[in-house]
Amino acid sequence: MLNDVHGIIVGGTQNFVGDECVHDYNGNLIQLLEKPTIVRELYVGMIRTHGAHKIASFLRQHGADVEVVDYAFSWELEELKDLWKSRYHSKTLFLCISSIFRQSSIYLWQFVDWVRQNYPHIHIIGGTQSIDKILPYNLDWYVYGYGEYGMLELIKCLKDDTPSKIKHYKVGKRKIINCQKHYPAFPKRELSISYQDRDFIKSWETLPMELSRGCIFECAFCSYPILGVRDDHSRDENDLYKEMLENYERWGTEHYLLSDETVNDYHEKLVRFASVIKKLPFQPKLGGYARGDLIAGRKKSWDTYIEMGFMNQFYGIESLHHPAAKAIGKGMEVGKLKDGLLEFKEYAYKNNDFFAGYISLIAGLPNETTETLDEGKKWIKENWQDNYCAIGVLNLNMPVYQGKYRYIADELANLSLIEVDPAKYGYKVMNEMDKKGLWQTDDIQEAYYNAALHYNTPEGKTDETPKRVPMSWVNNMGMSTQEAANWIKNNGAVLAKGTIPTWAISEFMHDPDIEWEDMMLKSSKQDSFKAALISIHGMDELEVNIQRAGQDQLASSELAFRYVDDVLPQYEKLFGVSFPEVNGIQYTSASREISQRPAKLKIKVIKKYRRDKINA
Ligand code: B12
Ligand code: SF4
Repeated sequence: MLNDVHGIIVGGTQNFVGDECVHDYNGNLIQLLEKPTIVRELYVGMIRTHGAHKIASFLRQHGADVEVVDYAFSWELEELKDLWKSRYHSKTLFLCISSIFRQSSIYLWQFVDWVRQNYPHIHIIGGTQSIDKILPYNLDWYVYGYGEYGMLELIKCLKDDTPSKIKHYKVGKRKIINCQKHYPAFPKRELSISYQDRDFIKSWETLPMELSRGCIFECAFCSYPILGVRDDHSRDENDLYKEMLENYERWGTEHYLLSDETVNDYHEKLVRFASVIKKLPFQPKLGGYARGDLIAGRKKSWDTYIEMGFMNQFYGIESLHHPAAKAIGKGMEVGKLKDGLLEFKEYAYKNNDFFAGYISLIAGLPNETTETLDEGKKWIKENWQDNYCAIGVLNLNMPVYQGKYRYIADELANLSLIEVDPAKYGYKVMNEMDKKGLWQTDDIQEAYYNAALHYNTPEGKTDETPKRVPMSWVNNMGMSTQEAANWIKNNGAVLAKGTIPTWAISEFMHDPDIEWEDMMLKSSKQDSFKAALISIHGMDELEVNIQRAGQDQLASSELAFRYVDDVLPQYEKLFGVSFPEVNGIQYTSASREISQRPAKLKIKVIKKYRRDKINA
């Protein structure tokens, strides 16, 4: 048991911003932006740190006292220090930084350096599925992959002062634990999070949740590391029931975002979960990824989705051109797929009071041309305007690591099948290879520059920083990255915006006037939603995202980006002297309040969280 261990995990997602800072190779913190971002609350994702809470709950089951600090990007340095001083005691053993995508707040890393200086015996650990995101920071341990068992072992070893016992790689000065390989936490039957009073969970929140880890498919472009899973890999249904009941009873929680790669992979699993969900004293509302072909092809699950409350669905359709979809492993005949999706949509409208379907497409798959993209767009325009659809350019991130650590980098890289062998899928990568058979970095730099890696990788140390960088390509039909990007520039990245997209819903639920059902944008509230989107995100960020349109996949910046065509004409009015006008509605002075309301509320909610936390 770890009864004599106390630790803190800081985490959260960042919307919009690039890296504010990075450590150089010698551990000096380099500020990359001229000034730290202001009104930091607006750049934080309104979602709890899934991985951090999962690790904390797991360690608590083993007796440790572990606290999670959410919304990392919003915290100022002095606040973090105050928090630490109020928590630190003789049993405090570790400080962790959890990162899903990136975690680059200058105040956070100044705080980490401050802890290192003033509490040199504290172990500083980073945990992530994206090792490249935390390598540019100065940590004692880098934990990669689903980390429950790896972290448990690490804590035991640190407590007993036997760190060499933990399986790890030594890459230069860095110690990396590869949990995916050495301490796998998948499949895992118990996946619940148990929040604490000091998490200050509110009833309106959309909490993250998992039903399983791993995916039964293996699509060619997918870089998720646990694919082609054959056995039942889903969680125990009573574990699910307990988590949802506890959250409902303690915090009033009804909404969840599922992080599963494919929620609807097989029917029996859905039936098991639906049967326990039916026993709950409330009807949960769930969002997450679903395979569109399984929606279309497996009607017997339709009622089960409704029973589960899983009606906020994100479909990775990727292409509406059959030869393209087939080439990457999504083989259902496209006519059947389209008909099935439309039929399900009608069924959903008829039998449930909520449905939101997000079709996600990729420009540049094998066999795709600008003409086939046009055809896909036409279908979306004619059939999917009441829902959501966005398209991004295919990203091929090729490895540029080399030297003596290459085998380690290979294990941590998560390459998709296309990235492993682009030629097999008809791609010509336009960058040069060097003599060692790796992609040459100097050729890439023009198109791609990562300040974090630049500062962190001095001459002669390139071996120690496994890098994957986006490449330009030409597909088997002659379509290039640039052409795919241009198609998106000309046609828009958002092809339908009739609902709020799956992952963005959590950004609105803190407004007491807004309910889950409003995300269908059918109510009279839709105009204030648009005004809200404009005011939540500053214009600078929008401009940055316009420039990047088509270059990047949209990430959470799509939240603002998708209304860019509404926003731009309003710019002067919104940020100048006039009041906002959205879709022809001119707001009066009273409506300034409406447009700014969600942003103000978000700032208030997150500030209050920090205040409550420090005082807890
Ligand atoms: C849901 C999801 C999203 C949602 C997020 C919604 C939300 N608000 O939560 C949305 C759709 C917005 C999204 C967007 C993107 N995503 Co995404 N997403 C996921 C997904 C499917 C689930 C994340 C999750 O909750 N997992 C479950 C939790 C329990 O796992 P976890 O957070 O990773 O935590 C575990 C470990 O990381 C580790 N860990 C975490 N913290 C700590 C702390 C300590 C101390 C320790 C020891 C361990 C540890 O242990 C945890 C428990 O096992 C993952 C894939 C996956 N299944 O993980 C991809 C994934 C994270 N996304 C990925 C990508 C690429 C993106 C995008 C860049 C896609 C794009 N091109 O637009 C954007 C980036 C957004 C941004 N803001 O920058 C990649 C990241 C890969 C990489 N190398 O960077 C992943 C891994 C999928 C993949 N392999 O391709 N994503
Ligand atoms: S794209 Fe989705 S369905 Fe395909 S392998 Fe990846 S996670 Fe599975």
